[in-house]
Amino acid sequence: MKAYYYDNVPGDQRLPHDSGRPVPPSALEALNVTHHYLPDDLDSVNKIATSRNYKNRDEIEISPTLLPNYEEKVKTFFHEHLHEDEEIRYILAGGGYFDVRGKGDEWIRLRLERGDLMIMPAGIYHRFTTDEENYTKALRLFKEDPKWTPLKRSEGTDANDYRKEYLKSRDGSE
Ligand code: KMT
Ligand code: NI
Repeated sequence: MKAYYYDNVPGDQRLPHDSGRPVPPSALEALNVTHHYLPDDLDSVNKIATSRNYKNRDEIEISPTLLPNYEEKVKTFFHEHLHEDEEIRYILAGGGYFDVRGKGDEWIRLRLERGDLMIMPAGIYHRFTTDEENYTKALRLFKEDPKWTPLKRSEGTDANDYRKEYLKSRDGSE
């Protein structure tokens, strides 16, 4: 996984948008975002899931031919949102980008490839896009019943209990 500040240059979301400024692992830790590199190691993925009490999962293949309403879905994934539970994403094939908001509300881009596993805390603002290859196969793991509903960022989500809880755990010790 490569992490860097998003360049904010308008244009195709599927391009790298690399500002050339890397984001150190400590900065991701400070956001409660965790990464593991586990290529071809479903056993380890399962162990992480079990140890964190995950009960549900599904597999998604994101591509123009395999995912119905691909263009629409990719737009939805890229609309800034949060989820009310912690979620794991494990890339099985292809690649893609997860953008997460840093402490100063700047976009940090995570370049994910096969074997990358991300643990995203509940309440973090983020978005996802495929890259120029238009192909991502991923395992999506959920603690409870999948809470699919992405909550789009708004004043409402700024006041969301899970968002407030996330900010408390992120910034509480400062
Ligand atoms: C999310 O949380 O935004 C997603 O699940 C995107 C698709 S999974 C690679
Ligand atoms: Ni999401």
